Amino acid sequence: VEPVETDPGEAEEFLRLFHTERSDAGDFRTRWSQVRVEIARTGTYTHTPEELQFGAKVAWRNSSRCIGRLYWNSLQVRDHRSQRTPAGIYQALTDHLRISTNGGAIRPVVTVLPPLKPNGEGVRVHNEQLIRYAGWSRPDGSVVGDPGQAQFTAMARRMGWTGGSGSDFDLLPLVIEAPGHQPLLGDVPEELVLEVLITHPELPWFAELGMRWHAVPVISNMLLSIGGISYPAPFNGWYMGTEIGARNFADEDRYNLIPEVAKRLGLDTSREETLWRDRVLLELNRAVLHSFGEAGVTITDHHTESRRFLLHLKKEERAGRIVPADWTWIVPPMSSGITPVYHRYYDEADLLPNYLPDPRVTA
Ligand code: HEM
Ligand code: NRG
Repeated sequence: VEPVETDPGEAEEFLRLFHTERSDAGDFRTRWSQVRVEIARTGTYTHTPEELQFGAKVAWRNSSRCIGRLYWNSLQVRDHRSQRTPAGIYQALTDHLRISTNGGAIRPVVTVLPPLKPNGEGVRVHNEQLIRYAGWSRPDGSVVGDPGQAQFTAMARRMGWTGGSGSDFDLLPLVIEAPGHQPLLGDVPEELVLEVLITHPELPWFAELGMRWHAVPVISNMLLSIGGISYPAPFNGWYMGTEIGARNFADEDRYNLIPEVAKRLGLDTSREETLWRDRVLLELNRAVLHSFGEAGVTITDHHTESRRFLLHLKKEERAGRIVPADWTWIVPPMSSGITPVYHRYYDEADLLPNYLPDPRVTA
């Protein structure tokens, strides 16, 4: 059975943390007795803007899968809890893209939407990220575009989306639902989508592959959990190159570029021990970092980011906090053993606030 009220225990624990870390925020006991009464009367409570901002930042700090947490305290938190219509939410999210993209000097931003009710009802952004490329399924089972988006693409079409041209890089529409309203399918304005054409520092033919990627990853299908309250809250930082070069371009169930690039490089693919796959992976990743760099779009490489993460561990330790981390996600998907994050273990605690999977997402 779904709970009918916000868990007061979680609320209390969050308020305690807030008042411990932000000692200028007034008296914990006064605020807690207010909130307790509010939950008893209404079934839930409303965070102050300061609590929301603190909660969204600490949720990033507690995200054990994220290697990019050094800058957790400079997250820009946009309070859009009053946005109750799909059109208002659409506007808030397109504004998010403009603010976070910033002409290529990417800023970490989260846009907080109205909280779910304690029974789980509320706003839903169906997209996995605000910017993604369609995956067009062909009858023979193959896919044009991003196979990772084939299901979402089919759903958008069932809901009436007629856009896209069947290319490898058609921008998907935002699919936004809010209680009491018709679902909204809204194209993301092209001028808000900064993209990088992929070239290689030495191989001129690389551009002919026609690869590109979007500058900003804005995850939009997780819930920001603060003090017993769950907010849909799309957030972004910038890319680590391997996410694109070693996964989105390389995975067999994504753009699957390794065989094609191996052929163009003229590699001996007859035996695994030539390590032709590894040689391609390296060139793919050099191309991604080179292209973003030339385009003036913020990106980081896995060596730099690993070092930053260890610096983050040191800083947090000094502040007297543990840094929960999931080794299987923190360790980069290439050259793992030559990044410093590989050579140690981490605390595996699940702390709140956090960004959590949305139980409404079935995958
Ligand atoms: C995951 C890097 C900012 C929250 C990740 C991953 C990387 C990464 C490489 C693993 C992704 C994967 O393997 O698919 C970065 C970098 C950032 C950044 C370089 C630059 C500032 C942020 C921000 C937030 C955040 C601003 C939230 C406010 C998360 C979460 C995950 C994650 C929740 C796990 C996602 C999942 O479970 O699918 N990050 N991140 N990150 N990051 Fe960050
Ligand atoms: N691998 C995914 C993005 C996951 C989150 N990565 C970040 N997050 N860098 C992809 O699109 O390739 N962030 O908030 O910056």
